[in-house]
Amino acid sequence: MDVFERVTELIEEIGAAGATTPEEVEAFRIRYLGSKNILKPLMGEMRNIPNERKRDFGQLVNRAKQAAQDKYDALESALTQQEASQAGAELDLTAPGEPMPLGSRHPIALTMRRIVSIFERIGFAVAEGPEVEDDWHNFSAMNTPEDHPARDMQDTFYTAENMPAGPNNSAMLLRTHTSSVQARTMETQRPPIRIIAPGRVYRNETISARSHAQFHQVEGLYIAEKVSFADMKATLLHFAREMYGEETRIRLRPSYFPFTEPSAEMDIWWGLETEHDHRITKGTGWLEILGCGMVDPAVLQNCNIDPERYTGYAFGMGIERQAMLLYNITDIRLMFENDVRFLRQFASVL
Ligand code: 2NL
Repeated sequence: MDVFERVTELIEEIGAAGATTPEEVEAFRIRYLGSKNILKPLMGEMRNIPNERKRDFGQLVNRAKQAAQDKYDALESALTQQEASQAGAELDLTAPGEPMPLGSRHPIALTMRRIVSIFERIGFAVAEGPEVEDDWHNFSAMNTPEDHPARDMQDTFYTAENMPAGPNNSAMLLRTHTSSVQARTMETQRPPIRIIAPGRVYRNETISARSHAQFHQVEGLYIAEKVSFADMKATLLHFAREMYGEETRIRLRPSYFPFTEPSAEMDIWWGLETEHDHRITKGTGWLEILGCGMVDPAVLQNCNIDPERYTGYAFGMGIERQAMLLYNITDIRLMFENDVRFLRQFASVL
């Protein structure tokens, strides 16, 4: 068989070759394209070819080389495609999804939202203001005398540059109640005013299981013509029943705040069934949940509202205490540590 026939035969062989595994494809490459491939010795035959046929022979061998390269490329890409579809076959599209770790609401946020939404449903609007406040909005406007113990550095955090050296209306401090938000609203809006002011407040207190230097409050304020103590009592009874159940009973005891006159504290009937009930109600069965009163005319005057024309009531309550009652939390400090073992327990609460 002459070399021309030999090369032609090889081209046919290459055209018919098949390879389905990586090993077979590699064997093809070594045989036809490797450094010792079977086309190489045929090129060596060139010197035995008559001059007038050398050109034809060269072209024929080149066709064989090109056929080997084309075939190899095709086998390779078929193999890659096959591997990719096999990997796809291993994906179980019916497998359940990976769960996404979700956070949960903080018990303070849960309690605050509950309180706020009760008042929103009867027409109160949420008001907000700064936590770093001036002395005027926190104390003076609220009819708190310059020598009142609440203004003492022992009780209030002042910012370092503005320590009070005696009475000083421009001193800056961390607000001790959200009344300051309501003072700002009264300055800028005309009655009727019906607002609820939730937020964080600060007092310079020793931290224990029962009290903390930061806590949260919701205060409410209603100012219009002819607002009475009876209006306040009906609103607070409605709140107590929404919050603690429709059978809830309340009582108001006389009290004192610089910003209201008359003032009262409201208790709910908690009962005396268990040892725990005795402990949290100090044996009385009544539990104090908020302070309230008719806005002192001096406070209205300070905020440019005519006390001859308008009257109003206001109330304030601590959130932590009510969160502790709702969720049986025994140490207030747990609420400021953000230990996920504590927080996760509220994941299912709405
Ligand atoms: C309590 C008692 C209270 C107020 C807050 C208030 C606000 C304005 C005018 C008059 Cl703008 N009063 N707030 C009134 C009575 C009681 O809070 O025990 N809070 C935790």
